[in-house]
Amino acid sequence: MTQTQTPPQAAPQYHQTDLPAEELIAQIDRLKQEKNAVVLAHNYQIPEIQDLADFTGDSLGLSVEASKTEADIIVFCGVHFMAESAKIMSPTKKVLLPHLGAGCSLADSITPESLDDWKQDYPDHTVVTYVNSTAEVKAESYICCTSANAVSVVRSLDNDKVLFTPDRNLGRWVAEQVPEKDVVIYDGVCPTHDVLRAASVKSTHEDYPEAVIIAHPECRQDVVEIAHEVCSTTGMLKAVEKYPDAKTFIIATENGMLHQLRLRFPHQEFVAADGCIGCRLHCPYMKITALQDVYFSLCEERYEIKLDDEVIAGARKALERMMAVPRDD
Ligand code: CIZ
Repeated sequence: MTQTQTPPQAAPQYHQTDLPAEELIAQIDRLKQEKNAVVLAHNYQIPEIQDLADFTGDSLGLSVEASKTEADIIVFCGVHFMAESAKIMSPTKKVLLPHLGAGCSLADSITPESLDDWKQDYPDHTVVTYVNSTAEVKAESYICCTSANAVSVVRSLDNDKVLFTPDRNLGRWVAEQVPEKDVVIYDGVCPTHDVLRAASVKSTHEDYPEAVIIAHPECRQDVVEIAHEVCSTTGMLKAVEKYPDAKTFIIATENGMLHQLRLRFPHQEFVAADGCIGCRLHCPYMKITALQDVYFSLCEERYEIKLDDEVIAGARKALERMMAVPRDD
């Protein structure tokens, strides 16, 4: 029997350039002006990209900032679902993701089909979806949440029965704080956060016994339990301000955050919680985008995020419901 094979999909061609970093940055600046573009960098991006961006921050904050600009083009240096959020918030702007390899294991752990199956098992529950999810999954959800406002979002619901998706660590943390609700939690995780164990954090703390521990709620329960503060990346910037006399902070989130903290608080010290200079707290998807990808993205206006109008409308409704609930951070 002859076997038929599906021809492989044409792989995206990633160009290479020998231009030095300073020249790439100068070219990116020139292209930004010429094309009326704005560059966004998530807190987990490589330092060089955070430094050249017009805005740095969390995925939703960046999408909101970009929607307020007059830019024609948004270059989102982050991962795919984040660029989708920017498109949902700015449907008439051209949104570009510089590297197509910038995916997200957590977002990919739930598909519209798996969400549908799950909803059938819990027909009376209201779906709350963390923004780390695809646009299609957001569109199938009643309301979105960020790690900053998840507790308020769940608390704000009229329904006491909640399906929380996709992050089980964030879901557990929320459920603990809203015991009056029956929160059923999906089984997804961010592998970068989930790999961290309290034993590693404690051993780092032994080296810096006076340090304040700040953990992201995507971390496991044992880590969150020994943290002094549990918050989103934006919340971490505010949390540090609460400890003006603290010299050292131990940070339990993706290591890109250390750059932003060191920039904003140059007189305080920030160390990675894994005791190995952030080598475990390293998201390969967040770090895949290099300066040259931003340059080629602007040159060739690639890779454009395209979403169906129906998906944009559904996802926007879920995001707008969330934005009507005040943030906690
Ligand atoms: O949504 C975001 O930006 C992420 C991934 C985390 C955070 O806390 O900012």
